Amino acid sequence: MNDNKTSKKDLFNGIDFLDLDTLLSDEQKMVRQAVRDFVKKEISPNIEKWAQEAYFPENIVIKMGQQGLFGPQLSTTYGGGGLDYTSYGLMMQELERGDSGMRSTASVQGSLVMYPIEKFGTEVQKQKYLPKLASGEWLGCFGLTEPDHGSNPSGMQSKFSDRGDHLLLNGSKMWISNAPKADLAIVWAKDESGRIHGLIVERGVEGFTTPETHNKWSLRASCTGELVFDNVKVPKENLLPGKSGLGAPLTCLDSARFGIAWGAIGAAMDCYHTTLTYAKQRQQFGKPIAAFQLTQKKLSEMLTEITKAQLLAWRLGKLMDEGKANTPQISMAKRNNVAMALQVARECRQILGGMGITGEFPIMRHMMNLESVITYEGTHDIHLLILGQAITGIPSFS
Ligand code: TGC
Ligand code: FAD
Repeated sequence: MNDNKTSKKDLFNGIDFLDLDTLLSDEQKMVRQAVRDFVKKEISPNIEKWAQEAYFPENIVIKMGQQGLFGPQLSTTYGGGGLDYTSYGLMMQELERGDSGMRSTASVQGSLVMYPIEKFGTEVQKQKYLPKLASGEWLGCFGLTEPDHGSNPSGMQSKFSDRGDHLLLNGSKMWISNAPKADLAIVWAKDESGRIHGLIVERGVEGFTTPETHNKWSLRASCTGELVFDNVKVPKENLLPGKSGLGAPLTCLDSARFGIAWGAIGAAMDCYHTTLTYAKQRQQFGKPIAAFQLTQKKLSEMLTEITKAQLLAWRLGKLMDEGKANTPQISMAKRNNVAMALQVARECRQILGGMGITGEFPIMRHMMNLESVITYEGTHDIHLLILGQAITGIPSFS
């Protein structure tokens, strides 16, 4: 083994301690490189400023669309990328090396907006919306969470009734990524019998507003808001007919949670690389802090955890491609990899000392972002309980 070669490769390309690249196809590596280059050019030079200013750069949406970041795993018929799930994961990893908020934009658009339209929508809906969403001409959002129903979406109160020539929608959603800028929302609401359905609600319709959520310390370069429906008339043809019940939104979440399991590795990689470089340069007591055993312990443990997370994500990608992955497996990967990334970010912040809290380095931004990532798409504990149910056969949610 050539140590110099390994460390150089690590620094510029990514962490690959177990030579996992040999498990990837040339196409997968090419796709990864393309997003890595995109992030270096379009995101990394600006992200600290965007995050400090709590600014969502709307023009990044069209650029992401051009880069194929929206629905890379979906069918090419309507503008998706036609790629495998591992490629999708690698793309999310590279994007989140840049910023979790940027990855959120892609996760929501691809897995939570385009995915339900492609899987549950009519041919007319697919043709009308998917090409515009894939290209980034339109931005979408996904409304499941409500003020009083987060971890338990089955209790949602948003509802609609059949008024002959239209559906009348009332209710509200909270914590919705992209909401303030979105052109359309996929909204989950109950019909008169209490059954959950997905509706496509376009911006501009009377009674529909999207107030922005301010004062976030996390995902500051991503915009978050509410969806408020006050007697909104939704055309009947905007109902997603292909699947109803809570299983419909949860199916979308499986796809998005898979992307997060990969994305979190990217955030951890960026923290690790930044810290390794810093620790080799920063001198205390007459030597680089990388020379201290306690720093080496932290770095060694981080590398080990990142490598384990990579293996988990890679195996899950294979299962997804074979159509064999199940929800508890996805929960294990999302839960483990996000917690791993958050722990790495916290350790890295310590190694950088005071500098770790500044915007000169990406660590604190990643760390704060990951506090949202560990909460959204099912909290750390909800995923633990999904695993608990799979192990014991006994649901413990209620
Ligand atoms: P439960 O009784 O277990 O299930 C209800 C029905 O759904 C089926 N099901 C699934 N179907 C497909 N995929 C899955 N992952 C599924 N999980 C369950 C289930 O078989 C059942 O079907 P049926 O036919 O028998 O009716 O439901 P429950 O009410 O007990 O809840 C289970 C629980 C707690 C696991 C679930 O509610 C949950 O996952 N809660 C977490 C909520 C969550 O993740 N919210 C995310 C909101 S979106 C978001 O955060 C986006 S952030 C985006 C970004 O910025 O990146
Ligand atoms: P709660 O459900 O109130 O949970 C609070 C605490 O109680 C958690 O620690 C939880 O684990 C614990 N808890 C709850 N139930 C149990 C139980 N049965 N057993 C043990 N512990 C339990 N939602 C969307 O629909 N679309 C979006 O685009 C979206 N984007 C988001 C963006 C951001 C920045 C954030 C922060 C959230 C976003 N969410 C979105 C909402 C997110 O999915 C919810 O915050 C999450 O599901 C948790 O719901 P909650 O915040 O209401 O917490």
